Amino acid sequence: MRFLFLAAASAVLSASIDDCPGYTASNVVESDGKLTADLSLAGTACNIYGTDLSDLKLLVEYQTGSRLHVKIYDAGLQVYQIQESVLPRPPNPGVLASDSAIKFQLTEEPFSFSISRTESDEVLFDTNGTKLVFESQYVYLRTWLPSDPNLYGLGEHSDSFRLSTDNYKRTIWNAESPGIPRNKNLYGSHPNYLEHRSGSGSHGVALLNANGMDVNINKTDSGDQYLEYNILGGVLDFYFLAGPSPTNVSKQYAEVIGLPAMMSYWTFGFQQCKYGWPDIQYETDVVANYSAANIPLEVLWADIDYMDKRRDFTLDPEKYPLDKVRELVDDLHQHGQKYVMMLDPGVQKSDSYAPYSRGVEAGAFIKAVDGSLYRGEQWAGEVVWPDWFAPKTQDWWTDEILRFFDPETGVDIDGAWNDMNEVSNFCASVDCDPSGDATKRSIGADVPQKALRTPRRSEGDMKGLPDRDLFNPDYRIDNHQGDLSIRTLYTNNTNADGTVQYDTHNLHGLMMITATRNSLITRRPNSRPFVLTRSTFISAGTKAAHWFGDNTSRWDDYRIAISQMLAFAAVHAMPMVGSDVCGFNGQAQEQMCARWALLGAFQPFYRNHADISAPNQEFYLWDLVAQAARKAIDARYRLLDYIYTAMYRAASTGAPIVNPLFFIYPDDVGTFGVDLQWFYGDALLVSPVTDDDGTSVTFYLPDDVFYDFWTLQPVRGEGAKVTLDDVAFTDIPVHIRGGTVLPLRSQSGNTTDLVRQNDFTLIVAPGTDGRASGSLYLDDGDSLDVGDRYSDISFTYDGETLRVEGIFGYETDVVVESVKILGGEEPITKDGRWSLNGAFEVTVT
Ligand code: MIG
Repeated sequence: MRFLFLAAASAVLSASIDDCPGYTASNVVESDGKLTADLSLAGTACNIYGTDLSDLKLLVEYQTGSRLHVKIYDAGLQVYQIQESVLPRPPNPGVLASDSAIKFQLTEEPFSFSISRTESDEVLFDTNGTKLVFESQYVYLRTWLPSDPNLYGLGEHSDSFRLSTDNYKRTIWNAESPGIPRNKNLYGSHPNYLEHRSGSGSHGVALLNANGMDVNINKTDSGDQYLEYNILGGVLDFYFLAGPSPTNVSKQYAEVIGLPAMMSYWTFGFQQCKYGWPDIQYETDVVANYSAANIPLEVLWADIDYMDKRRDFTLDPEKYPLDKVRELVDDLHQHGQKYVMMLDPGVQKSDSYAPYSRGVEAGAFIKAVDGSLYRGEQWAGEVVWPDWFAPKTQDWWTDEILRFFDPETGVDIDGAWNDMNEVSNFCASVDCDPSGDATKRSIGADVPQKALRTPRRSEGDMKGLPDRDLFNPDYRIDNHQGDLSIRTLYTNNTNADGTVQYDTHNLHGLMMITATRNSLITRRPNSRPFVLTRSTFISAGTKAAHWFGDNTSRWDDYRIAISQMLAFAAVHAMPMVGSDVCGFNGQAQEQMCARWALLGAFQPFYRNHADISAPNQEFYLWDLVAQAARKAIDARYRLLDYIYTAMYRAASTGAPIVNPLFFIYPDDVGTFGVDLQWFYGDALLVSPVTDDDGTSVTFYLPDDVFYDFWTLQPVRGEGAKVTLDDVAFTDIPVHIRGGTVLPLRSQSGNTTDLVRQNDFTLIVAPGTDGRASGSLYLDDGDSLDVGDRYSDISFTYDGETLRVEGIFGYETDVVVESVKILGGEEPITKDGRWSLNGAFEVTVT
């Protein structure tokens, strides 16, 4: 009877996955550092949201002493696996199971497994008592967890940094997300998490899967805590990371997915953008206004306003004439400033538009199922989108970039901004006719683009199972846009390599920034490319910076910017991130914008940006905000080498550029839930005022010695909350953590170029044991490959003598002109001129 009912109404049936048979493991083969098994369906297929696959394979690899790879995939190798060209898997050096910090334990019947720490047997991940479901359009796996675990990650989201564990759903599916709605899927997909436990530390669970999913975190009726994956396809490709420190997990994750891209020194300068600046003259005035207001401006941005009819690689002849744009860019460059322009993925479909015609010739665009170009609607009207899998797309894209951004004849940009790459399509439904009015006109279900077709498939190519419903799979993820194809590309589109958008949707942004980055390298082979992206996927940090999209000018979005920064920088290996300072949508209020100017100065990527419908919010427009910005930028620029050093650590080791409090104090339970404070780098605790229009802040100060960054006075933290009252709107509480040495430029400058010419002051902040250490990385700030022309200098202070030693490959005239030892009422200062081209010592008594 059940089957009859299923056949009649499978979509509405609330059948339970408990009815599914699970799998049985057999043919278990164990060799050094490796285990394989066959998994076969253990009973009658439940076909709950598709067709159960009868034969699976299990692969377990002890890859390093702290990394275990567990993969469950179809024996026929048809199920989609993320292309190696998009996400290269890490090498497998291989270790003996006995040399691994974590171990895999198999239960054969029903198939399940656990991951635990080798030494303590502490269980980290455990599917025992649950049944794996592996269907054509639904993959389900549940792990038990300790009650109310400390979980972080599973981005992109705008929820608390430490995830809710009670009836909480994290949907992961890249989507245009105006207003960054809470508890929803946003622009990027990062299905990895970090779990931290009091006493035993952190571990990481990275799932390399690109399909849409809901991750549910909840308790059973009997109170058992679990986390479960409900995925629309793909394979279970897990990397378990042993930690045990949170920082170790970050590093181990970066080892799996790739180290973050090193950013140029200038990208840490202050940047101003606005959607809706009327013309190039206005932009020129913005630069002049910043200068007149004495607020350093490093980078000016151009949104789609510069384009002719909103088309990439064109200039509006009236508002942005080429000679005027070139004049501005020249002027910026002469003053050490930079210019970044937007490039959208939607390419206007028009035979009179050369980038389109050349793209057609190159076969660079995505095709609909009937073989015609797949059309949608974007800023430029009817558009097509690049098929990043097609063999000539990269060359076509590079060629367009070289033509338009030619330094001699075009616009000599310093970076590119990739927007709308989720991909966003204004077509509101699958019935849209992009050549008409996409939002209103419907031409019914017979649109040729929409027709279902089963792409041809062969065994073993991992390009996706045939015969799937690529529009409306029976399992419905909680995509806030609705069905999978709403406001994006139809999920039945086939890519040039034969895979379908249903499986590769989440990769579009990553592939666009990869292509853009490659093009920028071709254009300026010796400079680090700068790309800012809205859409991200696993490993996007190896290519680009990310801003959190269209937030709103309100206090809650100011607060959530902190959580988003922590998640990306510490859990998703994307260091160069930040929110639109002062908020994108809506009207920025003076006091909020002043606070945000200060908050933004302590996030890695620092850009003020607002929507076309929002009033202008450049910092100089209010006295209070201008004052706050001057103070914020002055501090940020004096700290620039300190954060640049943290950037270098991120790019060379995977250590986070900003740190959640528990990364520094992993044994202090008081830190685990903190998401309104953070460490900028690993030495500066930032504790902004976060109440709406408030002037006091109650924040957590760990049991350690700190020093007020602004006054240098010592403050003893007691592992408790402290309250500061009367914090002016031009102030932000910042504390130096005891035990650290901060390399500060003695003075700020109008541009980062000028900052780089100033001498250093070393601030020595002794810890409770009277000691301190720190480091400084120096290079030319921009070379893609610095070779051995870099310095990596360590500072160690033993209570008497500061030792400065390390690698001194970057020759510089800049010196250390002052050493300040904190601790007393007044710091002890010793002045001198110590060269940074070699080791030295300073004894201060
Ligand atoms: O539909 O280019 O998130 O930063 O200003 C809006 C215009 C398109 C969205 C981006 C925003 C940008 C805007 N874009």
